[in-house]
Formats: sequence, C-alpha cells, structure tokens
Amino acid sequence: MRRLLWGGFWGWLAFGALVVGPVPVGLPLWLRPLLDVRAPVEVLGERAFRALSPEAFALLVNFLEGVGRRYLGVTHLAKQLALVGANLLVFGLGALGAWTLHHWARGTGSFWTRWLVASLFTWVVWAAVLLPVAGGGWAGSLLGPQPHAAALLAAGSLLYGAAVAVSRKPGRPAGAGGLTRREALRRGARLMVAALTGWGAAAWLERAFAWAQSLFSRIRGLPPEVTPNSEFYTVSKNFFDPDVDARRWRLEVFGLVERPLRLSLEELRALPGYSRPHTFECISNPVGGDLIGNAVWKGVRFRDLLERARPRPQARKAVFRCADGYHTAVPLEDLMDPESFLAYEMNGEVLPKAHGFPVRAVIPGLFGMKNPKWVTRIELTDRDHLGYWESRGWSDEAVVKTMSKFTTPVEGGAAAAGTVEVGGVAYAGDRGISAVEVSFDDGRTWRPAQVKAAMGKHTWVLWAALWQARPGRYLLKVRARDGVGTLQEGRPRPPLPDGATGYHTITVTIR
Ligand SMILES: Nc1nc2c(c(=O)[nH]1)N[C@H]1C(S)=C(S)[C@@H](COP(=O)(O)O)O[C@H]1N2
Ligand SMILES: [Mo]
Repeated sequence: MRRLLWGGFWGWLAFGALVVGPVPVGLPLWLRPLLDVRAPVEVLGERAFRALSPEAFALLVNFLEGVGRRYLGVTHLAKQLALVGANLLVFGLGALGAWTLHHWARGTGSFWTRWLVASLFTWVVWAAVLLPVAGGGWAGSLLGPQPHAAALLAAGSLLYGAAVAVSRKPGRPAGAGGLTRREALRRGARLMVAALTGWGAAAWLERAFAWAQSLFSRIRGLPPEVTPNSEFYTVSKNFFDPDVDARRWRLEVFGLVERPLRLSLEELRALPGYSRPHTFECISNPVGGDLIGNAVWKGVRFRDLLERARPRPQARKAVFRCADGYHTAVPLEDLMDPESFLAYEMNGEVLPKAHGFPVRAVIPGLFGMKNPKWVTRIELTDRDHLGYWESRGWSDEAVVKTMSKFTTPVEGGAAAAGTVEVGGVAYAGDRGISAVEVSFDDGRTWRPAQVKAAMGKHTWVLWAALWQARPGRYLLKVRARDGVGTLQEGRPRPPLPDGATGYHTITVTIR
C-alpha cells in the first residue's frame, strides 16, 4: 500500500487520482452552490460536449445511459457518469503533472520551493491554457463573480501544490535506515495532508450527492410533478363543453378497415388497460405560459383497438371526430405506437368532463390539439385531412417544441440577497430533456441546472438551481437541451403556426 501510494510512476498516478486530484477538481464543485462559481472541470467537460456533433452527443448519452442502467440499475445517469469521467481525466492529468513536477523539482530540496513551483505550474496551466480554451476566460474570469472565481482558482492551485510538495519524491527507497526527527515530522505532515484531502473529497462527494438529491424536495415554488385534475389547464373551442351520456355513447372505428368496430364504454373498459404519465401542452402556449400540465392517464392502446378492426394497407391517416364537432387527424403510425392510447381515466379518477369524458386521445410527441377529447369516431383514410385548428392556419404536424420556463422566481419578483432558489419545468414531447441551463446575466453566460429524473418518456421534468445573488436588477433566462442533444430554439416566435419559440426571460430585483 505504502509503495503503491508513495513510489514509482504508477504510485504517482494512483496518488494523483485518489488524493491529489479531488482537491482542485472537487473543491470548486463543492463550493459551487456557496460561491456561485462554475468548477473548472465542469467548464472543460461542457466545452468537450459542445465540440461533439449532435449524433456523437446522442451516441455518448445513449452509451452512458446504458452503462447506468445495466451496471448500476439507475436510469438517467448519463450526466453524472460524464462528470465522473471528466473528473477521472483531470485526475489523470493531475497525476501526470505531479510526477513531472516532482522529477523537475528533485533536488531543489525545500518544501516551500516545491510548493511554490507546483502551485504556480498548476495555476498557469489552468489560468492560461485549459480555461481560456474551454471558455472559462483568462485566469477563470468567466467562472463567476470576480473575487470569488480568482480566489477559488488560486486556492485550488495552492492546495494542489501543497499535496504535490509534501509527498515523497519517487525513486528513493522507502524505510532505509532510521528516521531523523525532521523526516519523521515531514512524514507525519504528509500523512495528515493525505488524510485531510481524502476526508475533504469524501465529504464533498457526500455533500454533492445530498445536495443533488434534496434540492427538489426543499426548494419552494416548483409545481407538483403530477398536476392535480383541478389545476390542469383546459383548452377547448367551446363556450360550453359537451355533456356526453356514457350509456348512449359509442366509439366507432371505420373507414379503411376490414372490420368496423362499435364499442360501448363498458366494452372499451373491458379491453386490456394501459397507463402512463403524459404531459400536455397547448400549441398556443406562449413562452413562459401556463397551458401545460402533467397527469397519469389510463385507457386502451389504439393498437389493441386497431388490431381488432384490421386496417387496410392503404390506410395512412386517422381522422378523429368528437362530440363537440372538433376534428383532427394524425398519421396512422402515431396511433400504432404502443405508447399511444385512448384514455378514460386521469390521475386515478374517471376522465373529467373538461378533459374529454368519456375518452380522449393521448399521443406521444404532439401538442394538445392532436389529442382530441370527447372522441366518438375514428376513421382511417388514405388522404390528408385538415382538422379544426389545422384548417385555420395551425401546424398539421404539431410536433412539440422544446420548452423551458421559470416557475420561481416570478416575472418582476424580488428576493433578498444571498441564496435564491430558482426553478421550473422543461418539456420536449417524446424527445425528453437531457439538460437545462440558466443564465443570470441576460444570456451572456449559462450554468447547468439540476434536472430531476423525468417520471416517464413523455413527461416534463422539474429543474432547479441555487443562485448566490447580490443586490441589483437581473435578467434571468432559461433554456433546455432535448434528449437528442438539440438546444432549444432561442429566436422568439409567436405560437402561430408551429408553437412559440424563444427563451423564457424574467426580471428579478435583488434587495
Ligand atoms: N374535442 C376537442 N378536443 C380537443 C380540443 C377541443 O376544442 N375539442 N382542444 C384541443 C386543444 S387545442 C388542447 S390544447 C387540448 C387541451 O386538453 P386539456 O383541456 O385536457 O388540457 O385538447 C385538445 N382536444
Ligand atoms: Mo391547444
């Protein structure tokens, strides 16, 4: 153990990775929520990700997700694993640096010279090479508020230098002869430093973990992940929504099918059930708007219905007609999706009238308008059909745009200086959300936010961040990256015809 830790090149590598590395790498991550600075390793990792093509990025994310699922049994671990990977890389670099320095400084004797040289070397490499290249600015000027960032980089370098300086020079046989008092003291100091850095790293890991875990339970101002039925937004074209008599209601499946169906609600409910959470957003929802909600829906897969009706090969589209005269069409393949269904329950209750009693469609990836309520008839055809909103200029594809918004603070809100809780939701239909970033300076610099694992493949995510805010007026922005790796569209566009784009921006006063 002693030889492994203190002798030879590999010993150095292990030492660098296990003991030296976590200090400069881990300390800023640990202090990040307190000082509002980005950690140098994080900046380096982000730069590497930006350099990847969307395809390569998606591949990497899939690979890491696979590793997390298969070997650790946890989903949505890609980001954490990437951070561990980036850490390991920096650890390795650090160990190499330490070894080189040590050889170079051999014979210069005094602890103080070695400390100075090692610290300076570390500082120069990060301040003048790694950070400027990665977008962290010269001397870490873009890592965060100024004295904090500079002090952090200096402290990290000094700690790193100290860890290098106290450790033994490689190549000298250990334990030969008795120890002088001086040497014994030095060894004691070395062990202390190693123990302290090890303890610091462990404490950091624990803190970081607890912080990531608990942020979502303690932060105020986030919506419940599942929207209660009474708070779920409602949109319809009607002044008065239809009152459907469940006993007389029938669902008809006809058109290009071998066997037209006509089912009562009882017959429908007798078919195999299917349930999952799904988020709906209205295509007319403005940036930052409230026309979005998430619920657990239960019903019958369209596939199970259509298998009974047996679509003809020419069938391409499904046209829905509803009790209120509403109509819309979707590609047949969207209905054959095993995650596409006709819901008769919402959050464990009978589907409320406002949300389409007795049945409404739930179709992956599409805006609310493609999820008809009060459905009575489904016709398969080989032709295109422009629905109620589609024929009035709204998108016929109606694929959900990547969105993100603040729910806290609110626009024009005020908060006391110090730690300010920031958070909201993000949604990208069936693409999912891979990351959320928040800016406290009107989009000049961005910081990653914590993203809570999604409830399902077709749901929104909650996101949150802690902001160390000083008095002033700030413009806050948020943006998301979808599961394919594509960044949210930043150019502001109104909802008509394809759904709004642009970053949600709020003004906040810190007193
Ligand atoms: N029959 C019918 N279905 C409809 C509509 C409608 O007016 N009539 N509005 C659509 C629109 S524009 C939206 S955003 C969603 C809203 O669903 P929700 O009220 O359950 O949130 O329903 C869709 N389904
Ligand atoms: Mo809508």
